[in-house]
Amino acid sequence: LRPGKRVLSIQSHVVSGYAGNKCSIFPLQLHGFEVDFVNSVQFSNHTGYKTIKGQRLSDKELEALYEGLKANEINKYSHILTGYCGETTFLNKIADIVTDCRTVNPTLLFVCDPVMGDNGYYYTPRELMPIYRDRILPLADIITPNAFELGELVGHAVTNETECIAAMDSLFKLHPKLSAIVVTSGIFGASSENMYAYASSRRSAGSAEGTDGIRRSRFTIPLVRGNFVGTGDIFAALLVVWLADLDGDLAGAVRNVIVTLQSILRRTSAAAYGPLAVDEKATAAGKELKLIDSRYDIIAPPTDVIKIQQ
Ligand code: ATP
Ligand code: PLP
Ligand code: PXL
Repeated sequence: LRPGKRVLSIQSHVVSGYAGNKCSIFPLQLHGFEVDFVNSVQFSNHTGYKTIKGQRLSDKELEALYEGLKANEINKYSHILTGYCGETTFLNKIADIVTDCRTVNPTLLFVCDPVMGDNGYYYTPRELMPIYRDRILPLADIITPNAFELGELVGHAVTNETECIAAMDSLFKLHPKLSAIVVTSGIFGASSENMYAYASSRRSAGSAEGTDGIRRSRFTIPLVRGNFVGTGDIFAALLVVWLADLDGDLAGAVRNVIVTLQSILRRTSAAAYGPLAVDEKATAAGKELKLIDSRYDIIAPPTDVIKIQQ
């Protein structure tokens, strides 16, 4: 086990299939991270199915679990990772926990996927947005919004590269602690074959890299047939892995993450759509990510097979 690599992951649990913690824990563990996970919900399956049953953890229940960790002095984490969160009280409690964990480990990295929605609409309560903007962003080291979420956080639409870079730059100006932003999806070029991801990092406020201390990269991602659930969650988990392994090289880390996701999605898409006639739709169960079958590509991204233009 890697010394000092201990992640607290607060995300959804689904009994069947892959979303939230079911997407994050396995990749982290494969890479030798100790993972303490809190299941913010326990659902039968993700929300892409016709029926969903299960329970939500309340902010009070989250607080009780954290109090137990704290009382036993086992709340020492190198990273806190958070994703989909359905309630404002729960999100506020996450902010309290991050703040408290930093009193134990001041160098703790808080990696937050500010999940709110996509393609112009919210699938979470809109009231979460000001909490992400005003409470979570000032605490975060690394965020992985999609273009819609980035736009909501800065208060203007992000639909192209220029708007995306301006929005990322404005967040760096506002938040001195923020060291990396990865815009994971939502920006498309003229061709329908690709999508783009953007990564921006800075060493520290006012460092001498470039003129403004910010390093920016664009990644061209070949689109795989289908839309899948859980890819954003795998993205954030593997980002934690590769940033640690590549000693903070954000562009290198994002490249490895995208290559592994391509491999997972090509395998998933082939299984989901391969057996179908051209006019048939894949089912939610048929599109569940082939995470376990992709274990070797999670451990070692096949960068020699899958090329990502940068
Ligand atoms: P979140 O809502 O969790 O912030 P997101 O909406 O940005 O995340 P996704 O759209 O799931 O996340 O994309 C995350 C990554 O998954 C992308 O950067 C890309 O690498 C990969 N990905 C997702 N869907 C596809 C697809 N159809 N083809 C190719 N890559 C994909
Ligand atoms: N759709 C719904 C209804 C969701 O609740 C979520 C949760 O995050 C997503 C999509 C996002 O999935 P992903 O992280 O794969 O983008
Ligand atoms: O992948 C994000 C996610 C998290 N949690 C639950 C979900 C989803 C996506 O659908 O349904 C419960």
